[in-house]
Amino acid sequence: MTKATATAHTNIALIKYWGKKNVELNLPTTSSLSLTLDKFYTTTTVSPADYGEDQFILNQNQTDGQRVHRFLDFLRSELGDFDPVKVDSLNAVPTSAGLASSASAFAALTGAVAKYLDKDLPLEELSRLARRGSGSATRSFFPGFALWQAGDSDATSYAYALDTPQIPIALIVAEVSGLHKKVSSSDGMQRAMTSPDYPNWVKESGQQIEAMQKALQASDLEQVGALAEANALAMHALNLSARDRRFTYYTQQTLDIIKFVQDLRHKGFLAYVTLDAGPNVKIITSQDQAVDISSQLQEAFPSVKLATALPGPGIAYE
Ligand code: 2P0
Repeated sequence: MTKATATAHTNIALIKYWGKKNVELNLPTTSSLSLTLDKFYTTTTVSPADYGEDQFILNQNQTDGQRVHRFLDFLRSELGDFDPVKVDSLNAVPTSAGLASSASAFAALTGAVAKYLDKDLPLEELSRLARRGSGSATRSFFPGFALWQAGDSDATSYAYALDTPQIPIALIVAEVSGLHKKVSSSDGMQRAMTSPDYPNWVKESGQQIEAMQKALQASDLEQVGALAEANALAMHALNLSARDRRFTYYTQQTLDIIKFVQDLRHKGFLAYVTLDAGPNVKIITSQDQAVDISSQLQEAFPSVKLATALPGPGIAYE
C-alpha cells in the first residue's frame, strides 16, 4: 500500500468522560456514551514521508503536531515498526463550531495508518489504539451511538457500537461569542477529580449510562435529553467545586442560553443542553423541532453562530 485515506466523524458525549484513573494508559474513571455527528469530520491520508522523518500537514500547512508524532511512535510499538510517513489531514471540524477535533482526528489517523499497513483490524481494536491519542477518539469509529467501556486495563478499554432503533435526534451547536481562557480537557478533568463531589458523579454516571441505553432502546428522546443534561451540568459543577484550581467553562452567554433552553422546555419544546470543555452550548432536540428552535435561538442571541448536526456514519476508507 503506497497511500491510505480514512474519514472519521466527530462525536458528542451524552454521558461524559471526565476523569482518568490511569493517565499513562488513558483509562477513564467512567464509561461514556456518544452520538456520532454527520457534519463534522476529519479526512486523513497516510503515505511515505518525503524525507527521513514523520511529517504532519494539517489543512495544507506543515504543522508541528507533538501529539501526532508521539502517537505515530505509539502505533509503531503496537503494530510493528514502519518507515517515516507523511500524515495529511483535512479537518471539516471548524474550531469555530465549538466541537473538539481531536476525536475525529485521532480516529481517522488510527484507521488510515492501519489501512496503510494493510492491517485489517476490528473497529474495537482501532478504538483501543486511538484511546492513546485522545479518549474521545475511541467513540468516533461507529455510526450513531457508541459506548466506550472504561475497562480496567489497556486491553479492556475501548468503544463499541450500540445497536439502537433509528432515533430522530438532532444537535444544535451554539457557538458562544467572545474570547475565552482555555483550560484543556486533560487539565480540566484532573482538577475536577479533586472535587469532594467527584465520587458521587462517578456513581451517578454509572446509573445514567444504564438508563440512557434503556431510553435509546425505547426511542424516548425526552429521557435521552434529560439524562444527558443532568450528566453534563453535574460535570460542569465539578469544575466549580474542585479543590485544586477550581474553574468554569461558563460565560454569561453560556448561562443565558441554558436558561433560554429551559424556558423553551416550559413552553413545550423538546430541548435539553449538553456542554463540553468550553463555553459553547449544544442543544439536544428532535429533527422536526430543530429548525424552529434554531430560529428562536438566533433571534434571541443574534451574535451566536448556530449549526445543526444529525447522526453520522462510522469510519470510511477511500
Ligand atoms: C467527552 N470531553 O466525553 C468529554 C466531555 C470533553 C468534555 O473527551 O485527555 O480530548 O485527550 O483523552 O478526549 C475531550 O477530551 O481528552 C472529551 P484526552 P479528550 O467527550
